[in-house]
Amino acid sequence: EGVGPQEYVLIKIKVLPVEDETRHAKMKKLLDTCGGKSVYLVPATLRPETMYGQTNCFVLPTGEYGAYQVDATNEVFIMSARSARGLSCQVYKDNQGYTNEFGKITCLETFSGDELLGLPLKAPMAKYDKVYTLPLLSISMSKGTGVVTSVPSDAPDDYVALQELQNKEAFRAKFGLTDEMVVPFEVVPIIKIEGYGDASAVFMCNKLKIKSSGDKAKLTKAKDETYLKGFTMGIMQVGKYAGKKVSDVKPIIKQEMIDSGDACLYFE
Ligand code: A2H
Repeated sequence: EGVGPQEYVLIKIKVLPVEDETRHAKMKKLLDTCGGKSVYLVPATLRPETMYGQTNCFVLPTGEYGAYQVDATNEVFIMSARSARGLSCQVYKDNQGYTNEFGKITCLETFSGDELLGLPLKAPMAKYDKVYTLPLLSISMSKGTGVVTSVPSDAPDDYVALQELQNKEAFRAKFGLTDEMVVPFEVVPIIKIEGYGDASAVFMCNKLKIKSSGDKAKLTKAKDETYLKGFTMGIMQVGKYAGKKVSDVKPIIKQEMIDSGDACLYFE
């Protein structure tokens, strides 16, 4: 950090046909009128090799998002305006920009985070066929795309936020979420770390007795430790690289996701 640009992998999490046509009237209209283009929430991640463990996607309820036309892939990305501007100044591949005109990107619709909650989604590589958009109050709109994919097995922030939603009915009801969107999504063990088990975020949150998303200092410690140990000592437990070291296969998995069109790069 602070030295040169940060590379993020944007994961393309597809928005499925809406289930609640009242709550998601705007999204239904976008899906119906964007000419058959796929519409994606595009979280920014540093851990593309953990996408097997996705249980949901997070947005900031009070955040402002837009649906942006990405010419290079003929798709629509939902992200913050700030990150869309950034993307429009970056290369997609072979000297071709993400958009036809450098620095310009078309916004087809705007959404508050709240309007994105409860959307059904298809997350690439995830065990669950369908996941939902849930709230994460600690999202910073000035980092990445303002969208975060949730991997509770390996990300302490994600684990604690999902636990709070799963344990507190009133909390999920406050955001208009049904039990089906939250309760069935158990942690998916994907990476084993010697001494940390096969869900290191769960292990660290228990070890440090992290009770809520308000335990900021402990969460930072848990995050730093799981992030470092996951990379240096982690062994994949699932997927085609099961049994291999995370540090060896992370770049391979990243490139495969880019080549298959499930991900792309974003710098800031
Ligand atoms: B990571 P850095 Cl499994 N606000 O992805 C808050 N957090 C954000 C964000 C935002 N606007 N944009 C991205 N992030 C999260 C996976 C993951 C991540 C795992 C383990 C650790 C981890 C699944 N969530 O991050 O500030 C995203 O969560 C530990 C640092 O740029 C992204 O990667 O260093 C990471 O923070 C980017 O953090």
